[in-house]
Amino acid sequence: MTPSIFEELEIAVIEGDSEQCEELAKKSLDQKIPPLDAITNGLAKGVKSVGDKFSKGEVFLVELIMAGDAMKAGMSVLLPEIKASKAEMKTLGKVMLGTVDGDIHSIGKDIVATLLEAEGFEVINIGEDVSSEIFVEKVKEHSPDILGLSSLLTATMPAQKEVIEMLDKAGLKDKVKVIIGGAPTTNEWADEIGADGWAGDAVSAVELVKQLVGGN
Ligand code: B1M
Repeated sequence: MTPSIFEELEIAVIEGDSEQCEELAKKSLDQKIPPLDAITNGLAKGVKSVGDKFSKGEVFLVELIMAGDAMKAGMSVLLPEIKASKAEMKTLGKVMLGTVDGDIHSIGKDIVATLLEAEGFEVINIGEDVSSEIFVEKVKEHSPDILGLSSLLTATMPAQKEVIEMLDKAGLKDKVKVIIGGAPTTNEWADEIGADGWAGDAVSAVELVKQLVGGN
């Protein structure tokens, strides 16, 4: 039985084949497959399986890097389609996103950023490995409605807490709502550090932001 386009995307990520990922992403668009489905049911599944193998020591950093690059290559084709899919809308609000200090994971955060833009939010994506001081400076500079902190490492989650504490010290905690996400984070962790919300995936992140902005 020929593998589905989702299985082909998953295999291309597992093999770390960036070129094949790009080709298959284009093929999925030709087949009128919703870009977010190709990401969720194909690319993200591939990178998750590499991550699981990495945690069991069955693959090593190079495979992780190649899988991440392959996923990003596929997303470079699909994310613009998600953005284009939504007609011009008035801005629903301003969201600033970044991955915390010491953490260079970007893929999940960038999907969240794209979905928020497609939904009609203005998104300021300040990248990865962002120090807590820079987060505070950028909040002062841009006055976002929402600040989103992504962390993919257990070791960097404390930086999410530190940003919230520093915003509080700077008298900014009531001026911006802080949400967190990233694979190891949980709702309990969000409550413990005084975040305004937590989301386990990009789609729920958009719902959470709409709720928080709506409730402003
Ligand atoms: Co890294 N890495 N990695 N890695 N890596 C993980 C996270 C890991 C879980 C793999 C494992 O061991 N199973 C593990 C962390 C273990 C832990 O601490 N709990 C790990 C490790 C250990 C490492 C290194 C330390 C490896 C090493 O060097 N020894 C190193 C750390 C470097 C650093 O950050 N300082 C490292 C490096 C990397 C790469 C850079 C090679 C690469 C990232 C490439 C890139 O992002 N540009 C990479 C990758 C690809 C992974 C895995 C395989 C996949 C992550 C990913 O992109 N998932 C990952 C394994 C895993 O997560 N199971 C792993 C796909 C993406 C769509 O999902 O990122 O979860 P995710 O995002 C989701 C949700 O989390 C949510 O929505 C997204 C879309 O649905 N979300 C938010 C994300 N951010 C959000 C923010 C929000 C709301 C929702 O609001 C603000």
